[in-house]
Amino acid sequence: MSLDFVSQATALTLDGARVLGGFEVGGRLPSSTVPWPVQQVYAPVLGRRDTDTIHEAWLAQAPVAAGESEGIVWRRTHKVLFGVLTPAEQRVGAAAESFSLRHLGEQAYSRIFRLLDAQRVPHLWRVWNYIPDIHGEQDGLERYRQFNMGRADAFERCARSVTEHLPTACAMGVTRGPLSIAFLAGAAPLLPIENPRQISAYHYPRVYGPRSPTFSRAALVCVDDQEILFVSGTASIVGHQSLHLGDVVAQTHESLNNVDAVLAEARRHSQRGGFVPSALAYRVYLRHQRDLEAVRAVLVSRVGAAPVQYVQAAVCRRELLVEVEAMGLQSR
Ligand code: 3EB
Repeated sequence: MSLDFVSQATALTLDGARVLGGFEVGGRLPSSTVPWPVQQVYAPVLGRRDTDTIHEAWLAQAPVAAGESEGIVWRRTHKVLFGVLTPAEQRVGAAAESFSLRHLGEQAYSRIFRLLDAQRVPHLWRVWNYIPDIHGEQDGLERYRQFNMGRADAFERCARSVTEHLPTACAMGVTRGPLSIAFLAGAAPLLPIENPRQISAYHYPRVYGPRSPTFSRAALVCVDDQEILFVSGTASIVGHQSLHLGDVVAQTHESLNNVDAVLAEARRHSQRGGFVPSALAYRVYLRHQRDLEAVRAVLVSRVGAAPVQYVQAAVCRRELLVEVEAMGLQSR
Protein backbone atom coordinates (compact mmCIF):
# COMPACT_ATOMS: atom_id res chain seq x y z
CA MET A 1 0.00 0.00 0.00
CA SER A 2 1.14 3.50 -0.78
CA LEU A 3 -0.63 6.83 -1.21
CA ASP A 4 -0.90 9.14 -4.18
CA PHE A 5 -2.00 12.73 -4.14
CA VAL A 6 -3.60 14.25 -7.22
CA SER A 7 -4.25 17.95 -7.75
CA GLN A 8 -5.81 19.28 -10.92
CA ALA A 9 -7.78 22.09 -12.53
CA THR A 10 -10.72 19.96 -13.63
CA ALA A 11 -13.16 17.77 -11.77
CA LEU A 12 -11.69 14.43 -10.73
CA THR A 13 -12.76 11.31 -12.56
CA LEU A 14 -11.30 8.60 -10.38
CA ASP A 15 -12.04 5.05 -9.38
CA GLY A 16 -14.03 6.03 -6.31
CA ALA A 17 -13.27 2.70 -4.65
CA ARG A 18 -9.69 3.84 -4.07
CA VAL A 19 -10.18 7.45 -3.06
CA LEU A 20 -9.73 8.31 0.61
CA GLY A 21 -10.97 11.84 0.26
CA GLY A 22 -9.87 15.25 -0.83
CA PHE A 23 -10.28 18.97 -1.20
CA GLU A 24 -11.98 21.53 -3.37
CA VAL A 25 -10.39 24.96 -3.17
CA GLY A 26 -11.89 28.09 -4.64
CA GLY A 27 -13.69 31.35 -4.02
CA ARG A 28 -16.99 30.15 -5.48
CA LEU A 29 -17.62 26.48 -4.79
CA PRO A 30 -20.86 24.82 -5.83
CA SER A 31 -21.89 22.01 -3.50
CA SER A 32 -19.65 19.05 -4.12
CA THR A 33 -20.76 16.10 -6.21
CA VAL A 34 -17.98 13.64 -5.38
CA PRO A 35 -18.91 10.54 -3.37
CA TRP A 36 -15.91 10.65 -1.03
CA PRO A 37 -15.19 12.93 1.96
CA VAL A 38 -14.24 16.35 0.64
CA GLN A 39 -13.15 19.48 2.41
CA GLN A 40 -14.43 22.58 0.67
CA VAL A 41 -12.01 25.43 1.19
CA TYR A 42 -13.51 28.84 0.45
CA ALA A 43 -10.30 30.54 -0.63
CA PRO A 44 -9.90 32.15 -4.05
CA VAL A 45 -7.31 30.48 -6.27
CA LEU A 46 -4.95 33.15 -7.59
CA GLY A 47 -3.03 33.62 -10.80
CA ARG A 48 -4.31 30.71 -12.87
CA ARG A 49 -5.98 30.97 -16.23
CA ASP A 50 -6.97 27.31 -16.37
CA THR A 51 -9.13 27.19 -13.26
CA ASP A 52 -10.76 28.97 -10.39
CA THR A 53 -11.24 25.69 -8.52
CA ILE A 54 -8.57 23.17 -7.56
CA HIS A 55 -9.67 19.55 -7.17
CA GLU A 56 -7.49 17.29 -5.04
CA ALA A 57 -7.64 13.78 -3.64
CA TRP A 58 -5.69 11.23 -1.67
CA LEU A 59 -5.63 7.90 -3.48
CA ALA A 60 -4.91 4.53 -1.93
CA GLN A 61 -3.54 1.53 -3.74
CA ALA A 62 -6.04 -0.57 -1.85
CA PRO A 63 -9.83 -0.62 -1.58
CA VAL A 64 -11.20 1.74 1.04
CA ALA A 65 -13.93 1.42 3.67
CA ALA A 66 -16.22 4.34 4.46
CA GLY A 67 -18.10 5.54 7.50
CA GLU A 68 -19.56 8.42 9.43
CA SER A 69 -19.20 9.10 13.12
CA GLU A 70 -20.33 12.11 15.18
CA GLY A 71 -20.53 14.21 12.04
CA ILE A 72 -17.13 13.14 10.72
CA VAL A 73 -17.26 11.71 7.21
CA TRP A 74 -14.32 9.37 6.71
CA ARG A 75 -12.69 6.74 4.56
CA ARG A 76 -9.88 4.40 5.45
CA THR A 77 -7.55 1.66 4.39
CA HIS A 78 -5.90 -0.73 6.77
CA LYS A 79 -3.29 1.88 7.67
CA VAL A 80 -4.62 5.39 7.00
CA LEU A 81 -7.84 7.31 7.57
CA PHE A 82 -8.94 10.60 6.03
CA GLY A 83 -11.87 12.49 7.55
CA VAL A 84 -13.69 15.80 7.24
CA LEU A 85 -15.99 17.61 9.64
CA THR A 86 -17.72 20.96 9.49
CA PRO A 87 -19.13 21.64 12.95
CA ALA A 88 -21.81 24.28 12.48
CA GLU A 89 -21.77 27.46 14.48
CA GLN A 90 -25.50 27.12 15.20
CA ARG A 91 -27.39 29.43 17.39
CA VAL A 92 -28.20 28.02 20.78
CA GLY A 93 -31.95 27.99 21.30
CA ALA A 94 -33.82 31.22 21.77
CA ALA A 95 -30.82 32.92 23.30
CA ALA A 96 -29.54 33.43 19.73
CA GLU A 97 -26.05 33.04 21.07
CA SER A 98 -23.54 31.30 18.86
CA PHE A 99 -21.20 28.59 20.07
CA SER A 100 -17.80 29.97 20.79
CA LEU A 101 -14.97 28.73 18.65
CA ARG A 102 -13.42 27.38 21.82
CA HIS A 103 -16.39 25.11 22.32
CA LEU A 104 -16.54 24.11 18.66
CA GLY A 105 -12.83 23.39 18.46
CA GLU A 106 -12.93 21.33 21.62
CA GLN A 107 -15.88 19.34 20.33
CA ALA A 108 -14.38 18.81 16.90
CA TYR A 109 -11.01 17.57 18.12
CA SER A 110 -12.61 15.38 20.80
CA ARG A 111 -14.71 13.73 18.10
CA ILE A 112 -11.66 13.21 15.94
CA PHE A 113 -9.73 11.59 18.78
CA ARG A 114 -12.67 9.33 19.70
CA LEU A 115 -12.94 8.21 16.08
CA LEU A 116 -9.21 7.57 15.75
CA ASP A 117 -9.12 5.55 18.96
CA ALA A 118 -12.16 3.50 17.93
CA GLN A 119 -10.75 2.87 14.46
CA ARG A 120 -7.30 2.04 15.78
CA VAL A 121 -5.54 4.65 13.70
CA PRO A 122 -4.62 6.77 16.70
CA HIS A 123 -1.84 8.85 15.16
CA LEU A 124 -2.92 12.20 13.80
CA TRP A 125 -0.55 13.12 10.95
CA ARG A 126 -1.90 16.26 9.29
CA VAL A 127 -4.82 18.57 10.04
CA TRP A 128 -6.26 21.26 7.74
CA ASN A 129 -8.14 23.88 9.81
CA TYR A 130 -10.12 26.58 7.97
CA ILE A 131 -11.68 29.18 10.23
CA PRO A 132 -14.25 31.80 9.22
CA ASP A 133 -13.71 35.30 10.62
CA ILE A 134 -10.43 34.17 12.18
CA HIS A 135 -9.60 37.62 13.60
CA GLY A 136 -13.09 38.32 14.91
CA GLU A 137 -13.59 38.77 18.63
CA GLN A 138 -15.69 36.44 20.74
CA ASP A 139 -16.11 36.84 24.49
CA GLY A 140 -13.26 39.33 24.45
CA LEU A 141 -10.79 37.00 22.73
CA GLU A 142 -9.79 36.62 19.09
CA ARG A 143 -11.50 33.64 17.50
CA TYR A 144 -8.18 31.99 16.52
CA ARG A 145 -7.16 32.14 20.18
CA GLN A 146 -10.52 30.72 21.18
CA PHE A 147 -9.91 27.91 18.72
CA ASN A 148 -6.48 27.26 20.22
CA MET A 149 -8.01 26.99 23.67
CA GLY A 150 -10.61 24.48 22.56
CA ARG A 151 -8.08 22.46 20.58
CA ALA A 152 -5.68 22.22 23.51
CA ASP A 153 -8.58 21.36 25.84
CA ALA A 154 -9.51 18.45 23.57
CA PHE A 155 -5.95 17.11 23.46
CA GLU A 156 -5.91 17.07 27.25
CA ARG A 157 -9.41 15.73 27.69
CA CYS A 158 -8.53 12.86 25.34
CA ALA A 159 -5.31 12.15 27.26
CA ARG A 160 -3.04 13.35 24.47
CA SER A 161 0.14 15.27 25.04
CA VAL A 162 0.10 18.96 24.05
CA THR A 163 3.84 18.92 23.39
CA GLU A 164 4.68 15.54 21.91
CA HIS A 165 3.87 13.81 18.66
CA LEU A 166 1.69 16.67 17.57
CA PRO A 167 0.25 16.62 14.06
CA THR A 168 1.34 18.94 11.30
CA ALA A 169 -1.26 21.55 10.52
CA CYS A 170 -2.41 24.75 8.94
CA ALA A 171 -4.98 27.12 10.43
CA MET A 172 -6.18 29.66 7.90
CA GLY A 173 -8.87 32.28 7.87
CA VAL A 174 -11.54 32.01 5.20
CA THR A 175 -14.20 34.57 4.34
CA ARG A 176 -17.10 32.15 3.86
CA GLY A 177 -18.30 28.74 4.91
CA PRO A 178 -18.41 26.97 8.25
CA LEU A 179 -15.46 25.98 10.41
CA SER A 180 -13.97 23.09 8.44
CA ILE A 181 -11.44 20.53 9.64
CA ALA A 182 -9.92 17.73 7.57
CA PHE A 183 -7.33 15.28 8.79
CA LEU A 184 -5.16 12.36 7.82
CA ALA A 185 -4.33 9.80 10.50
CA GLY A 186 -2.44 6.53 10.58
CA ALA A 187 -1.85 3.32 12.42
CA ALA A 188 1.83 4.27 12.68
CA PRO A 189 3.25 7.23 14.58
CA LEU A 190 4.71 10.23 12.82
CA LEU A 191 8.23 11.49 13.31
CA PRO A 192 7.81 15.12 14.38
CA ILE A 193 10.34 17.67 13.15
CA GLU A 194 10.86 21.10 14.68
CA ASN A 195 12.61 24.16 13.27
CA PRO A 196 15.78 25.23 15.09
CA ARG A 197 15.13 28.85 13.99
CA GLN A 198 11.73 28.91 15.70
CA ILE A 199 10.39 28.25 19.16
CA SER A 200 8.06 25.31 18.89
CA ALA A 201 4.52 26.60 18.43
CA TYR A 202 3.36 24.55 21.42
CA HIS A 203 5.80 26.60 23.50
CA TYR A 204 4.74 30.03 22.26
CA PRO A 205 4.54 32.54 25.12
CA ARG A 206 1.14 33.66 26.38
CA VAL A 207 1.18 36.96 24.49
CA TYR A 208 -0.12 34.92 21.53
CA GLY A 209 -3.07 33.59 23.52
CA PRO A 210 -3.95 31.64 26.68
CA ARG A 211 -3.26 28.25 25.07
CA SER A 212 -0.58 27.53 22.48
CA PRO A 213 -1.37 25.93 19.12
CA THR A 214 -0.83 22.17 19.10
CA PHE A 215 1.10 21.39 15.94
CA SER A 216 4.54 20.25 14.84
CA ARG A 217 6.52 22.27 12.30
CA ALA A 218 6.84 19.22 10.05
CA ALA A 219 6.65 15.44 10.20
CA LEU A 220 7.73 12.34 8.37
CA VAL A 221 5.39 9.41 8.08
CA CYS A 222 5.95 6.04 6.47
CA VAL A 223 3.31 4.16 4.50
CA ASP A 224 4.93 0.82 3.73
CA ASP A 225 7.84 1.64 1.41
CA GLN A 226 6.85 5.26 1.03
CA GLU A 227 7.95 8.30 2.99
CA ILE A 228 5.72 11.37 3.20
CA LEU A 229 6.89 14.73 4.49
CA PHE A 230 4.32 17.24 5.67
CA VAL A 231 5.50 20.80 6.27
CA SER A 232 3.00 22.77 8.37
CA GLY A 233 1.97 26.28 7.52
CA THR A 234 5.19 28.28 7.79
CA ALA A 235 5.37 32.03 8.17
CA SER A 236 7.82 34.87 8.73
CA ILE A 237 8.40 34.01 12.37
CA VAL A 238 11.84 33.69 13.96
CA GLY A 239 11.98 32.67 17.60
CA HIS A 240 8.36 33.50 18.31
CA GLN A 241 8.32 36.94 16.71
CA SER A 242 6.79 38.03 13.43
CA LEU A 243 9.42 39.70 11.26
CA HIS A 244 9.38 42.13 8.30
CA LEU A 245 6.11 43.84 9.12
CA GLY A 246 4.51 45.26 5.98
CA ASP A 247 7.14 43.76 3.64
CA VAL A 248 5.61 40.83 1.81
CA VAL A 249 8.76 40.03 -0.18
CA ALA A 250 10.91 39.82 2.94
CA GLN A 251 8.22 37.80 4.71
CA THR A 252 8.17 35.33 1.83
CA HIS A 253 11.95 34.95 1.94
CA GLU A 254 11.85 34.44 5.72
CA SER A 255 9.07 31.87 5.41
CA LEU A 256 11.15 29.98 2.87
CA ASN A 257 14.21 30.24 5.11
CA ASN A 258 12.09 28.48 7.72
CA VAL A 259 10.99 25.84 5.23
CA ASP A 260 14.64 25.31 4.27
CA ALA A 261 15.59 24.85 7.92
CA VAL A 262 12.82 22.32 8.44
CA LEU A 263 13.86 20.47 5.28
CA ALA A 264 17.43 20.23 6.50
CA GLU A 265 16.11 18.61 9.69
CA ALA A 266 13.85 16.31 7.67
CA ARG A 267 16.78 15.12 5.53
CA ARG A 268 18.67 14.13 8.67
CA HIS A 269 15.77 11.91 9.73
CA SER A 270 14.73 10.62 6.34
CA GLN A 271 15.70 7.17 5.06
CA ARG A 272 16.21 8.60 1.60
CA GLY A 273 17.25 12.17 2.24
CA GLY A 274 15.70 13.52 -0.94
CA PHE A 275 13.61 16.30 0.54
CA VAL A 276 15.21 19.30 -1.18
CA PRO A 277 13.19 22.47 -1.83
CA SER A 278 12.65 21.72 -5.53
CA ALA A 279 11.23 18.24 -4.75
CA LEU A 280 8.16 19.41 -2.82
CA ALA A 281 4.72 20.68 -3.79
CA TYR A 282 3.77 24.00 -2.22
CA ARG A 283 0.69 25.94 -1.32
CA VAL A 284 1.15 29.63 -0.58
CA TYR A 285 -1.55 31.56 1.24
CA LEU A 286 -1.65 35.29 0.57
CA ARG A 287 -3.58 37.72 2.73
CA HIS A 288 -3.87 40.15 -0.21
CA GLN A 289 -4.41 39.24 -3.82
CA ARG A 290 -2.34 42.27 -4.85
CA ASP A 291 0.84 40.63 -3.52
CA LEU A 292 0.67 37.71 -5.94
CA GLU A 293 3.30 38.78 -8.47
CA ALA A 294 5.83 39.85 -5.84
CA VAL A 295 5.43 36.58 -3.94
CA ARG A 296 5.49 34.46 -7.05
CA ALA A 297 8.80 36.00 -8.10
CA VAL A 298 10.31 34.98 -4.75
CA LEU A 299 8.97 31.43 -5.02
CA VAL A 300 10.35 31.01 -8.54
CA SER A 301 13.76 32.18 -7.37
CA ARG A 302 13.75 29.83 -4.39
CA VAL A 303 12.00 26.61 -5.43
CA GLY A 304 12.52 26.64 -9.19
CA ALA A 305 10.03 24.57 -11.15
CA ALA A 306 8.38 22.93 -8.13
CA PRO A 307 4.57 23.12 -8.27
CA VAL A 308 3.15 26.05 -6.30
CA GLN A 309 -0.49 26.94 -5.73
CA TYR A 310 -1.48 30.42 -4.64
CA VAL A 311 -4.67 30.97 -2.70
CA GLN A 312 -6.05 33.94 -0.81
CA ALA A 313 -6.63 33.38 2.90
CA ALA A 314 -5.86 35.09 6.20
CA VAL A 315 -2.81 34.02 8.19
CA CYS A 316 -3.58 33.64 11.88
CA ARG A 317 -1.48 36.62 13.03
CA ARG A 318 -2.78 39.89 11.60
CA GLU A 319 0.66 41.18 10.70
CA LEU A 320 1.59 38.15 8.62
CA LEU A 321 0.95 38.59 4.90
CA VAL A 322 2.00 35.17 3.63
CA GLU A 323 2.27 31.56 4.75
CA VAL A 324 3.80 28.58 2.96
CA GLU A 325 2.98 24.90 3.39
CA ALA A 326 4.49 21.97 1.54
CA MET A 327 4.34 18.24 1.03
CA GLY A 328 6.67 15.67 -0.42
CA LEU A 329 6.16 12.00 -1.25
CA GLN A 330 8.93 9.61 -2.12
CA SER A 331 9.47 5.89 -2.33
CA ARG A 332 12.11 4.55 -0.03
C1 3EB B 1 2.87 29.92 13.11
O1 3EB B 1 3.98 29.49 12.81
C2 3EB B 1 1.97 30.31 11.99
O2 3EB B 1 -2.67 26.82 14.65
O3 3EB B 1 -2.54 24.90 13.64
C3 3EB B 1 0.88 27.61 11.24
C4 3EB B 1 0.50 26.26 11.18
C5 3EB B 1 0.23 28.45 12.13
C6 3EB B 1 -0.50 25.77 12.01
C7 3EB B 1 -2.18 26.07 13.78
C8 3EB B 1 -0.77 27.94 12.96
C9 3EB B 1 -1.14 26.61 12.90
O4 3EB B 1 2.50 30.07 14.28
C10 3EB B 1 0.57 29.90 12.20
